[in-house]
Amino acid sequence: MKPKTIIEPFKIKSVEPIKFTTREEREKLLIEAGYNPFLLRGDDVLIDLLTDSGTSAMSSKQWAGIMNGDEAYAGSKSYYRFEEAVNKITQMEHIIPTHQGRAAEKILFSIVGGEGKYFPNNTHFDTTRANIEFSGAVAEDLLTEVGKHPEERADFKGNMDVEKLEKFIKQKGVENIPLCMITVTNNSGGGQPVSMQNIREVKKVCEKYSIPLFLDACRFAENAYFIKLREKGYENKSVLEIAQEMFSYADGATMSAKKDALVNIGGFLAMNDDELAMQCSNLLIVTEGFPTYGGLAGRDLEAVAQGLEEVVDEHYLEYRIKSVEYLGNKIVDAGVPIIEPPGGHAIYIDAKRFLPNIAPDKYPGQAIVCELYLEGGVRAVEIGSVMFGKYDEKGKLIPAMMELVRLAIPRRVYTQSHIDYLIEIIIEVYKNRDKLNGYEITYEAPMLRHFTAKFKPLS
Ligand code: P70
Repeated sequence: MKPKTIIEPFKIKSVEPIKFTTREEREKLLIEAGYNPFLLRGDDVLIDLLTDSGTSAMSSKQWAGIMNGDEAYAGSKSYYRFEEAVNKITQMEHIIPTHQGRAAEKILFSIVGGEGKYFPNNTHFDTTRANIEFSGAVAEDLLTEVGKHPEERADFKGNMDVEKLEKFIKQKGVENIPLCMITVTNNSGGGQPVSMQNIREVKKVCEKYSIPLFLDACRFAENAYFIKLREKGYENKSVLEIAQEMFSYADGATMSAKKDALVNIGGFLAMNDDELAMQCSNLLIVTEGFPTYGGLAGRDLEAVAQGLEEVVDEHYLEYRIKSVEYLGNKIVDAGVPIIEPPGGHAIYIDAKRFLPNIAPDKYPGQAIVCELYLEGGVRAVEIGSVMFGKYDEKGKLIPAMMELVRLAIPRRVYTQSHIDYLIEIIIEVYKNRDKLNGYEITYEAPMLRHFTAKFKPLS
């Protein structure tokens, strides 16, 4: 018999206490943080779901790798182990380490971006969009229609609309599109996977116009596992084989290793084009460091290499995907609206349906984020008009496509009882939703404002 209970596929060797606070204390702390949980001290948070990025618990083998790190400035043995591990999955010619994902993006788009250039993606994540726009280029989201409807269930809601892509290329001109990207899984659209068929179809269009295809590969293993579960023909393939096939259609990739490489810092750029790789390496030397460490220590490279081996383990991925699904299903059963089906790394509460009376310009997602903290010391993040809202010429808010609250689950950090606690808190906030008010922004930075914005509750 196959047991129904899916257990954490690890034992705990080292523990870190979490701090309990009272509601009164949290009220004070939230005011001090300008109602922006990004500005709270991590120590004042009980369950931290701000991000799954850089928050993984490392394995004993990763910690052993840290001790084995070779800190040679050039040609470190740890670089070669890292290169081999990345190459095993991506099978790409050039592997360039960076200190995190956005450093890879910054290098890539500084070279291929600029005024008059356009970059299509299923959905650009905020840092990708910011790096493209910072270069003067335009970032275009071409998500499939079903991906825009939180309540509709479909297997691959992260897919790109291939017809729209071809139209976009014709409209903007091939010469103005230096590359096309696919983000796996689609973070801003609910952590939803992209199917192999879609990657293949996008590649076909890209090939027709000789446009290189890049993967934003932060969560490649979670995407590959969804393909194994949901796409015909892949049920008997290993996750590694599926990942290799995903990368085989790509000409390059950016990766924040802080997600599916199970490390606290790291990233890379990978590509086949010799000339582009040379340009990227040269810029890397100016901004990050020598090409065999790229802003990381040798020990970090060891931890990434080991993490990449562990992340394709199917017991790990089964536990990972099932525990996120467990959380999603329990709160859906209680009536809480979320993006369905549950994503790979996070549950996304649909704030528009949760708080229909709070308009996007009063930031319903922020209202939920604040209440989750007040109710249970839980830190989540708004992925809606705070993160993606823009202003028109008259200073009126152009809202984001969706108003979401993301509960990102750090890898291998929390157990089922933490998740059960969380379910209780979310349901309590949902029961009291009529008492919640909107917010206004009192301070914002010109770019990536969500990280540092300050808010005031509206009464
Ligand atoms: C997240 C973090 C990072 C990211 C990503 C994709 C698809 C590139 C990057 C950049 C960022 C974040 C958001 C809210 C709160 C904290 C952190 N995503 N592409 O949590 O990688 O961070 O290494 O520069 O998701 O989703 P990096």
